[in-house]
Amino acid sequence: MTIIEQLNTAFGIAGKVTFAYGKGNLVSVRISTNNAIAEISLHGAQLLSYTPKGQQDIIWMSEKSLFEEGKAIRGGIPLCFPWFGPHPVDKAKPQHGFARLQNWEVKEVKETSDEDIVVAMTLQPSEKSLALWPYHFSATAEFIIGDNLEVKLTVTNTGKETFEYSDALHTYFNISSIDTIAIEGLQDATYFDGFGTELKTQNPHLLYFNTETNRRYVNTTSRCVIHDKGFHRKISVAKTGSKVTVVWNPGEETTKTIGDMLPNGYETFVCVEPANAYAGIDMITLAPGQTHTLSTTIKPGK
Ligand code: TA6
Repeated sequence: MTIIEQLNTAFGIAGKVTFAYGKGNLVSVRISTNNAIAEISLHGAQLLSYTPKGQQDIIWMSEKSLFEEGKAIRGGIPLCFPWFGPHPVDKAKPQHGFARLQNWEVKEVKETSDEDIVVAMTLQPSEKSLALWPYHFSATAEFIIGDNLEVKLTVTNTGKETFEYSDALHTYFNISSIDTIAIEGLQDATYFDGFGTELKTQNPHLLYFNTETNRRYVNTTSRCVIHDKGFHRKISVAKTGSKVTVVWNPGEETTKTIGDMLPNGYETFVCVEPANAYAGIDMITLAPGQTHTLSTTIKPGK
């Protein structure tokens, strides 16, 4: 049996859940419910698409993204773990950790009583991961696909030493235009601008974009709403287990330096990322046997 046949035999649900080769021959799972369709790549356990019935995709994917083993996919929901951003001491280590660069294993697929589909994938330490981060862990990514999208990243310390990590659900939202959208939910929150060290406070109720934006809001647990008049929708982004929210759009100039994005790519996405942590603040500490879950619930609405 091929890998695809094995996965379909073990986890497929007729007419609802199918495994197939996707772009670059990376294996993905396609989900179809009464309320939405979605695709999740086993590479990085990365959600590539989530389209509620009758709507545009909620999730943005770069037309120039690579789809290659060991390379980051540009778009969707990259899972950043066990560090977010550059490695705190060794810049040669991969940005945003190794979780998005490895193949995850499918653990469970099931249908709930509400006819939502749940897909769970796991990542365990490997020679590669131990060389980059010498700790024993078990990570599970769980996706609940229905009229809302829920994504959970759960990490357990399976080793004998306490470890610290940071993580993020680096969600690329598909928007009509960066010039007209606004984000609600971060008024009075404090943030680091770019990679700066000075803490600033957001005074306005709504965040608009007219230039490159890379804000790391600390100590915030609040829900954000993306107001998108062009697509006539509001996307609610709630979170748990997260004290940092990152908002990123690279703007015109920085986009020119990003090889896997079209020059105008920045116009149609915004990243709103439930995360822990920035510059060593709000790191997650797990003693042996302890577990932490970072989760988001994304609700499309009018
Ligand atoms: O979340 C924002 C950010 O950390 C930016 O600084 C930017 O570099 C972005 O992530 C994308 O990172 P990547 O490694 O995927 O190019």
